[in-house]
Order: sequence, then structure tokens, then C-alpha cells
Amino acid sequence: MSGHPKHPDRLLDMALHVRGESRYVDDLTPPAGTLHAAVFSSPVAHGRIRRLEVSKVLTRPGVRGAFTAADVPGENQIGGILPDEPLLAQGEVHCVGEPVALIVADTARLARAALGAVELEVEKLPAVFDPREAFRQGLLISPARTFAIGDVDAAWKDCDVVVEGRVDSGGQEHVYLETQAALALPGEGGSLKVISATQGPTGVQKAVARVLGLPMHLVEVEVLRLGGGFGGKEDQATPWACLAALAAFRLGRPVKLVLQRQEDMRLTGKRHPYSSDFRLGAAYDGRLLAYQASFYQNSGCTADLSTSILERTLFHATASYHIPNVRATGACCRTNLPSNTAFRGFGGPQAMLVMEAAIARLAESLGLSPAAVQERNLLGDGDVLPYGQRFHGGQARRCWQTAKTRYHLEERRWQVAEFNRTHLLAKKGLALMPVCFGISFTNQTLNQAGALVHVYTDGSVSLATGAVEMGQGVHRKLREVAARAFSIDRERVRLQPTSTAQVPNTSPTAASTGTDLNGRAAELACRAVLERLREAAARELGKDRPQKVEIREEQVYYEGRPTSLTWERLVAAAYARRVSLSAQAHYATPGIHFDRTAEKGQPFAYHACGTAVCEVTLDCLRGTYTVEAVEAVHDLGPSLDAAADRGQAEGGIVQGLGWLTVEEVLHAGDGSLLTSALASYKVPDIHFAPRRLEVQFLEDTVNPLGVFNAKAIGEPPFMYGIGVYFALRAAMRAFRPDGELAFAAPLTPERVLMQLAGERPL
Ligand code: MTE
Ligand code: LUZ
Ligand code: MOS
Repeated sequence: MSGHPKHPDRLLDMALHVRGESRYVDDLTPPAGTLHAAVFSSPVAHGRIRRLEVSKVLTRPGVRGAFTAADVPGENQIGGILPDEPLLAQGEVHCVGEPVALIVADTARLARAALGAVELEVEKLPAVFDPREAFRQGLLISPARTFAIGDVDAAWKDCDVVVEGRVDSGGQEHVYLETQAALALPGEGGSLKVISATQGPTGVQKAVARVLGLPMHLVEVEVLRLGGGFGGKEDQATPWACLAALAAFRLGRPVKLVLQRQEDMRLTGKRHPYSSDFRLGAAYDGRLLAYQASFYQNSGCTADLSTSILERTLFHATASYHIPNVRATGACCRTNLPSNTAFRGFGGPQAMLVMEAAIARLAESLGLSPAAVQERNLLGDGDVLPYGQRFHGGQARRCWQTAKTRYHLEERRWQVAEFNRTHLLAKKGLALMPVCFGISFTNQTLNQAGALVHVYTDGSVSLATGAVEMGQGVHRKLREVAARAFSIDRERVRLQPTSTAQVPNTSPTAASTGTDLNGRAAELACRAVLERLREAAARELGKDRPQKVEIREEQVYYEGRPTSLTWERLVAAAYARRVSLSAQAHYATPGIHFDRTAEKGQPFAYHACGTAVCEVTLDCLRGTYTVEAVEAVHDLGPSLDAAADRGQAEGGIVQGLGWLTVEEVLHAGDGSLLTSALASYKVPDIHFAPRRLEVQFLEDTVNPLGVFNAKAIGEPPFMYGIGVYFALRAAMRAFRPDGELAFAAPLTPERVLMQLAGERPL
């Protein structure tokens, strides 16, 4: 151990988590006098508010305040993309679980106990829960959009075979370990600090300012870390932060709002369920010629991020394949469910499921294996995607080939066939799943980031960015970026909690771009300080050419030879010479653009690609199954943090296969959530996880738009889970070679059993 003051590894998230020492909003010791809030929400899916009275609530023990829309001093509006989301219901309610009133009391228990005293009379209006029905009624959040290339209508006649079908995919609960939470602290002069469990501190800051009628500079939002977000806190951490802020502002006291698990599940949105139609045409040899898809997105009752999510669905309509004639249409259908929202993959997985379903049906009809059709049409360099971007550097084919050989595909096919021949009531299934996921926010503006770096006189470094740590390891990666930029010990670098006062106007940590955007900004900020340090070093050494100064592993070199300066001595000398040791930097992804009128452009910096091999064993008498293996070859490039990247890939795969297998979101006929607890909503546990789970990274690839050549990893592996669905389907086919099998996810054991036993598909 050297003597310099380090920021030891045990202060980083991973180490803190396993010790139970990492702190979340609800673990912070709030100031004395902090009040606690609880939300009264609509019991009705759609209706007109006839009477809303909270005066009786105020007579309940410990209650300090009760607020409705009438108490909002600024705009009662928190819609980020479209202004269609009141903070507290006004006039009408649009889903079960829409916040109607906020009760504040001395304790959270007293606040909840008083909820029953809210008097609400609602005149029920017809409610819609099905996206196709909403579409028929014209209940759209925005006009439908269409991406097209080639001439689909003319291409059908050139096809030797054309198949059609419908695919339904379900919602998905985020199950972040930390539920939605915020703590609002009133400051001097009408200012406010909000500690929020959000992926988007700036979004929260904007919304709080809007709701309270304040300029943004009076509102500071800080995030230490999240106990997971998975997209569920990209937009939907905002209402709870605004509600806590509203009460704190009105009462002049700190206010904390933490949802209980069941409240969180009932009140917040999920992954968007989709219902989709496809038509796919090909030549006899499996070459895809034409594809048409219509996506009906179940958006829920407000826009939230739905339009952006639909856009990503359209971008990924053709998944990992090159198809010359394509028309993909999508609509955000407004239903009376809590607004659905971002979830890992952001509409991409829904699109890819439809494409893979179309290929599965086509392969059946051609008598080919799905893998033969997949392989024949995989994206290669130079292929033009339906939205005009030329696919480049994606490694889709290399990953596919590597996966096939590394995981002994031919041999396993034979083994599976042999198993199925010799077993009557157990069947195995095998499927390959290629993934190509576009990296960049599809909303151009969001592809920017800022960073602020300070070098202290002892040589320790503080780095602030807009990146929110939510378990994905972005702080470890950013620490690595700063350490590499300066060529110093990574323990010298500390990541600051994310704050709108340190780095302003930030994008949410989302779209897998956290490391790319913030890492490039951090690198630029470090390089700015480094330039000044090199000049200071030259002067200190009595040399005249700063460009000959270099720092390698904390040692200062001049013209390649070690000097008397170390990192610490150099920093001290620069300070003594009154050189600034701080820098702010801004990064904006170059070269991306998109024209929403033509629906053409270059929206993505690059694609993150790979292929997974999935294998299952199905008990055909019970419908239960085991995921034997998910083994993937994934193009990551040189990893910034091997443990974090492995965790992202493995976690993403398990979360992805959960969406398609055991996770089922169910609503009652009145629109209330049936699966509102972890007792009724099943997530994959360690026993359900693949028996063999392996991810092999390509490490030798380069990516000029990544950080130190690495590629984004947060979302892409999620979509390997889709392969498990098709492995299951293959196993079902082995048992029932006849008849139609519907495409409906999740493929729960119940659904499997009904399809295997029933005459008609579900
Ligand atoms: N991993 C963990 N442990 N927790 C999370 O909440 N969110 C995922 C992914 N991996 C998430 C996660 C989602 S939806 C995204 S977009 C990325 O992480 C965001 O982080 P990144 O941009 O730094 O990859
Ligand atoms: N969020 C967003 C996202 O606002 N735009 C995106 O393109 C996106 N993509 C993935 C996940 N979140
Ligand atoms: Mo992730 S869905 O971009 O938060």
C-alpha cells in the first residue's frame, strides 16, 4: 500500500451492496421534523370526479396536510413528451391507481391510516383496456407512424411463400429492489432540494419547478444511487418527487414519500404489452423479400415515453435481418391502465419478438429450420435498414458463426433430435437468437452529457456527471475512464452523487448510453485538466515543450524518460503555480440525425450485436420446463469493467427470459391489477435461471463512438431471452407437430399445457 489517500474499492456500490451498507432514499436519516406522505389513488379505471373532499382527513390523528390538484401552485402537469399527465387528478380519472390526493402526517403509518377519510365520488365512464379496441375507437396518443423501404405491395408477388400471423406480448413489472421514493427538503429563500430515486434528475428538476411555479435554479435534485431502475424510473420517478416537493413547499417541512411494494406495483406503469400482426414473404431458399408489421402498443392512460418507445419498436421492426421491402406501422393506443413506460429494451424486444415469430412460421411453412432462415438474412456491413441507416461494424455474422461453433450447434441438434425420438413425454427445444440493438437515444437532443472534474491538492480526484448508478456499474466504469485518462490509480477517483447543481441539463441514464455519453464527457474534462498539468510539469522541470510530457502510472515522463515528478508532486506544483485543477466538459454524439417527416436518417451511433443459443427441456404432461442453457457470443469490445459487464449480460438474459416465460401481468375486468404482489407475480429465481449461463465477449473489436472502444451493454442482452421462447416453441412442436401454435407471451407453464392439450391455440 502506498501512502496516498485512496478512495478504497470498498466504498463503491458493489462492495457496499453485499455488506448491506449502501444507502437508498428510505435509509437516509431525515432531518428532525420530517413528515411522511401517502397517496390516495383512483379506485376506478375511468370516470368523472363528482366530488372530492379531504377536510375529514385533516381531523385524523397526526395528519398535517391533505392536497389535491387545487393546491398545486404552478402547473398541475408533469407530462414529459406530451402535456397529458396531471400530477393529481383533475376533473377525470383515467386508470385505477391514478394519484388523486396526497396525505401528509407525522408518520407514514398515520398518513396511510387517514387515506380512508378521503371522500371521492366518481361517475364511471366506459373504460378500454385492449389496444386494438382503443385503436378502433380512435383513442391514439399521437398519429400512427410508418417506416418503409422498397415496395412491399409489389414484392408479395415475387415471394414463393407468404405467411401471416398475430403476436401478443405481455407487460412486465420492473421489480427494482428499491420502490419509488423521494425526500423533499425546503431550503432558504423558497429553494428546494429533492433527493429522488430517479434515472433522470433533470427531468425531476424540470417537473418540480413546473409544478411549483419555480425557476429551475431553485430546485436541486440529487441521486446517490438507485436500487435498480430498469427504465421504471426514467420517467416514473417524477410524480413521487413532485408530490413530496409539493407537500414540502406547502408545509415548509421536509417530506418523504416512499411507496410500499404493492402500491408501487399498482400505481406505476410496466413494459408495454403489444398486439401485432405480421406478414412475411420469402423465396424457397429462405431469402426474406417482404415484411409488413402493424404494432398496437398498449400505452396506458398517458403518453409518458410511449411515443419514443413506439419509435424504437419501428427501428427494430426487422430485428437483426436485412429485408429489402418493409412496411412497419405502429400506434400508441390509449387505454385505461396506469401509463406503461420504459423497460430495458424500450420497445425493441416487442418488435424483435414479432420478427422472430414471423421467421418461425415461415420456416415451418418452408420446411427449413428457423436458424437457416435467420442465418441467410443476418445483417452484414453495408446493408441499409428500413430507416435509411447503413449497418456498419455490427459483427452480427461473426457472433452468429462463433456461437454456432463454440456451442457445438450441429452436435446439439443431433442430441436434441435423439432425445426427442427416445422420450415421449419430455421434449427438448433449441433456438438461436441474434440481437442487434441500436445505441443512442432515438430523441436526438438527449444524446449529450456533461462532466465536472476536480483534482484536489492531495492528488485525489472528484468526478461528477449526469450518470445515475442503478446497479449497472456506471460509476465504476466512469472511475475507470478518469483513472485511464490521467493514468493514475483508480482508487484516487471518487464519483460524486448525481446532482443537478453539479452537472446541469442532463439526459436520463437510459438507452444504455450512460457510460458512452458521460464517459466521453468525463474523458474530455480530464483531458482539459491534463493539458494544464502537462504545461505546469514542463515549467516545473524547466522544459519548453509540454507536448513531450506524459504521465504513465502516476509517474511523470519527459521525452520518454522518468522525471522527479510524480502525480502527487505534479498536482501540488501546479496548485502552487496557480493552475486551475478543475474542468467542465460537454459531449454530444457526432454524426447522428433523423428526419421524422421522411422517417429516414442515421439515428444510432452504432449497433450492439450478438447471438445466443438457448435450450430448454419441457415436461409435456405438466407444461413445466427447465431452461437448460443460454449461451451467447456478444460483441462488447474491450471491457471497462469485466465484472460489471458480465453482470449486465447475465442479469439482462435472466430478466429477458422472465418476460417471455413466467412473468405475467394480469388485470381484473375493472382494470385493477391482480398481480400486485411478489406472491402473485413470479420473477425468475435462481432455480429458474438457466442451468448453463455463459456469455463470451468479443474483445478485439473497435468502436470509435464508445469509450475506449467498448460498446454499450445495458439493454442488448435482455433480448437473448427471446430465444428461450422459441426454444420452448420448438419443444412444443416436437410434442405436437400438427396444428397451429399461437404466438402469445409469456409462455407460462399454464399456457404451454393448454396449447399442448387443447384442440385450438389459446
Ligand atoms: N442493471 C442494473 N443492475 N440495474 C438497472 O436498473 N437498468 C438497465 C441496464 N442495466 C439496470 C441495469 C437499463 S434499462 C438501462 S437503459 C441501462 O442499464 C442504463 O445504464 P447504462 O446506460 O449505464 O448502461
Ligand atoms: N429512452 C429514451 C430510452 O428516451 N429514448 C430512447 O431511445 C431509449 N432507448 C432505450 C431506452 N430508453
Ligand atoms: Mo433503460 S429502458 O433505457 O432505462
